Amino acid sequence: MYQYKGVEDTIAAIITPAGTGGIGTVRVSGKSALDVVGRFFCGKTPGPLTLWRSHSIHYGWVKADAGDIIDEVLAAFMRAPKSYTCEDVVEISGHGGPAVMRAILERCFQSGARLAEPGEFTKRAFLNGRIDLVQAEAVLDIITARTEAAVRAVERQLKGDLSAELENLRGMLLSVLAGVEAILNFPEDDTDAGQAARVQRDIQAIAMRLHALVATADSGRILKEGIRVVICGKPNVGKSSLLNALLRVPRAIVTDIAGTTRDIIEECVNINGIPVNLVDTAGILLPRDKVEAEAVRRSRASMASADMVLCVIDQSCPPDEADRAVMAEISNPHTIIVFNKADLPAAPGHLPAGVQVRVSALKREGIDELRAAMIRIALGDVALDARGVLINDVRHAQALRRAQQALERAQEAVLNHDSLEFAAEDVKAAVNELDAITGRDVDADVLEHIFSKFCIGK
Ligand SMILES: Nc1nc2c(ncn2[C@@H]2O[C@H](COP(=O)(O)OP(=O)(O)OP(=O)(O)O)[C@@H](O)[C@H]2O)c(=O)[nH]1
Ligand SMILES: [Mg+2]
Repeated sequence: MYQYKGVEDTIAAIITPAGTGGIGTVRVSGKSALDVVGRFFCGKTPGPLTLWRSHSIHYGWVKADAGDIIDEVLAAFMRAPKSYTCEDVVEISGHGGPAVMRAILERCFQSGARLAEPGEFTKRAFLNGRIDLVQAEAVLDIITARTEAAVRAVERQLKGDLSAELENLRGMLLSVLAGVEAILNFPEDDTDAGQAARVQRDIQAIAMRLHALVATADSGRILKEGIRVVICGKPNVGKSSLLNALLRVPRAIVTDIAGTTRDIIEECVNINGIPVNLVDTAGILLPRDKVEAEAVRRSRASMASADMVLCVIDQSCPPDEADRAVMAEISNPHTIIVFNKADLPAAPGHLPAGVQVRVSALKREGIDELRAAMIRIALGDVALDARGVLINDVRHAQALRRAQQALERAQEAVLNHDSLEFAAEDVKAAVNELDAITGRDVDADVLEHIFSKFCIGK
């Protein structure tokens, strides 16, 4: 278990993005934040910083040791515990140039602060009890979210909806545990059979709620990480045209010469809130030279790493060996056959196969239907419920699955009346899994790993 030993030192970091901007901000957090800033901040209204009220803003200058002005700034003060970290926090906003920001940060170091580690501000918010681990992880997910739908889902996690559900389940598990222990301690009270049945029912109810949570893990992961969709097919069928239609911009070169695309082209597009990395590949056919051979090799490698494949066929030409060869190479179960050039008369001989959509990449027809099919296949049966709690983290999903398994064992143990002690152990194991998710009881190295994914300044 992680032992919090108290945070003694004061930390500082630039919390705005690197590079130039209108404003840049340095955050100082810790017991001596006011002391640190007081050594170089010169306010328009003179007086000691200790007189600052919480949540107040102060106009002034950051000065070098020799008294020269480094920058004109606004300093915002938030007194513990009502701040991001639950500690005294001063945020100094100056002109957003890298040299200015570095100079202000340097003044913080000279005045007793040290550079914050990646994620350390958020880690302190967690260690000081303002947020739990699930909420701390949500902070990182919000920063890295690529679509609004992903942000909305994570906002609920940050607000504590997932934490509340986990706390509910924990409470239910603890009362089951109390029930099991009552049977163990007072075996002579022979309402025994009834009690065991109740324990069994309660465990079943919790197991179902766990199951519902775990069932959202795929949607949650897709929403967070997105999917990689590879467009393949023989040359000249309209793969690049399809990429352009899905992106709504003419990104890839389109010509009527077979073999136009050689390098892999990859672009991200938001489809119904899901970040989709679309990959256009070179047409697969017998290569005519070294360049084509390499292009075809890369097309195959892309297909192998795809979450979904769009196999494009020109429906205006009769199917041939080349179409069949491409189809034979696809083993991805998430494949959509895209019959392109639907604006032209259909050639006979195309057999219906798997999930298929008819489009005209040229005329931009059928593209919405294709988008809908892609989302349906990506999400499977699990609906994307923007209001529900979603599991979007592998660590959470794994812990929940282990909790589920522990409860299955507990149920078996209750059925076999001799081994109620084992049932109690298994219920405890499930509680421990939930505690690891929320960070009530988590290993130091897990904690380290989670915060190491953050950037400095968050
Ligand atoms: N009529 C019609 N022509 C299309 C359609 N889509 C693409 N084309 C034409 O088909 C030709 C090939 O299009 P591309 O998008 O370059 O095909 P590709 O599959 O990327 O070709 P390679 O990169 O050479 O493998 C171009 O002349 C396009 O204008 C369509 O829906 N209808
Ligand atoms: Mg192309």
